[in-house]
Amino acid sequence: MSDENVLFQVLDTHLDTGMRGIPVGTCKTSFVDPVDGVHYAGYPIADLSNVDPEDAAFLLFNKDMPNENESRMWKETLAECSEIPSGSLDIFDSIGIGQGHPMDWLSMGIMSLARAEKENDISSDAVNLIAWMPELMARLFMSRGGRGDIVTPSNPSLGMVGNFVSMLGMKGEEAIRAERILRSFLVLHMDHGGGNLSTFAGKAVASSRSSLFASIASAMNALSGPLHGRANQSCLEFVQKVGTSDPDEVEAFVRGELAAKRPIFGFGHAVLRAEDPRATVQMKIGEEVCPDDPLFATVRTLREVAPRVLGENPKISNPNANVDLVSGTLLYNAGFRKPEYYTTFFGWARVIGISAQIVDERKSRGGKGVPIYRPKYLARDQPVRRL
Ligand code: AMX
Repeated sequence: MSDENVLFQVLDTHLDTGMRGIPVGTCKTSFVDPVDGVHYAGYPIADLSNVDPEDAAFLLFNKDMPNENESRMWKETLAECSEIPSGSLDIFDSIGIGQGHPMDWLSMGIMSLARAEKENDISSDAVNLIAWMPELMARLFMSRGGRGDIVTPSNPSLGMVGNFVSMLGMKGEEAIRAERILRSFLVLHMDHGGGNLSTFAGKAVASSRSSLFASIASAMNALSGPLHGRANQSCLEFVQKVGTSDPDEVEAFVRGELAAKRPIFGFGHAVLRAEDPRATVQMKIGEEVCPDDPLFATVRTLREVAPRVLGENPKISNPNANVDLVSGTLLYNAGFRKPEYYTTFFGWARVIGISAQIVDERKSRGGKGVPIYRPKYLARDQPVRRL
């Protein structure tokens, strides 16, 4: 047997398993510890949950927290670059109010910005896209009639989240609460190692030297799947379906769902083996901003009851809460009442981390960039035939 075939035999158990656990590259922005969760450039995510989203973005690109001066200059750069290229998002006016999923709009919106691509300057494209995201998101919400149609002009000096909230016309207490929730949401969701599907898909497309915009739009399309980013939409719908915070009733509901072979949303993870620290952080934010909210009360009880019930099944590697248990309930309390929009916030955050990883890959090999991705698929059930 040739060496190659011996190798393939060894690897055979990994075939058609979604490349689980097969190392394929290096990641400089973040790593995921099975117990302590994601770390951005070495910092545990829980330590970063209250930093400015702009500073977290700086960290992912520069692998160090900015000092005061660097933070101010980076925020000024983002503000200076924030004007959307004229006409780019007009596509939103022609799709039709409420038609299609908001994630499709996000991807199309990002593609429509590709006309402003800089030649051979992917780092500038990344900065520009990050700077354009608050207005892109606000235009997406406004054009679809997602949250209402009040939009005040962009004011980038308010910061990326403050500007978005202001463009939607939120004011006073409502704006303060939305900003509190969205700022931490963005920081917590920016990056999660190199191998999650949207990040991997974005980097794979970028490896062909496609534009940053085409690569990130592809990443958003990957994120839109119900097994990936769209789980945060399903999680809120699940919490709404539970409809009680009584521990006995919640336990009966969980057992009923399991008996019907339906997933208990907000629990379990492919890599983590403890409660996701992002869920722990978000529980604390919930206790701070919406302790008496009935949905949050359901989440609180689910967090107590579900791990015990799921833990009875030895097949389930991690019965604990994941990031999506709480995020939807917080977004709901931030004033965003339509769960189908929740993955776009996830997408907004990931634009930052995935762009940072794409820039890193383009700079690798002394500036040559990673080679075009080309994993091997083994031919099966295809004997050579003749017509
Ligand atoms: N409810 C019901 N069954 C579950 C479960 C849950 N919360 N978590 C795991 N299981 C089942 C799996 O479906 C699998 O069953 P199978 O052997 O019949 O296929 C078995 O337990 C073993 O699964 P695992 O190795 O522990 O996890 P996994 O890597 O296969 O799946 C995940 C991980 C997240 C898809 C799964 O835990 C799940 O479906 N959770 C509920 C949905 C959810 O909350 N998704 C959001 C995930 C967070 C994120 O990544 N964004």
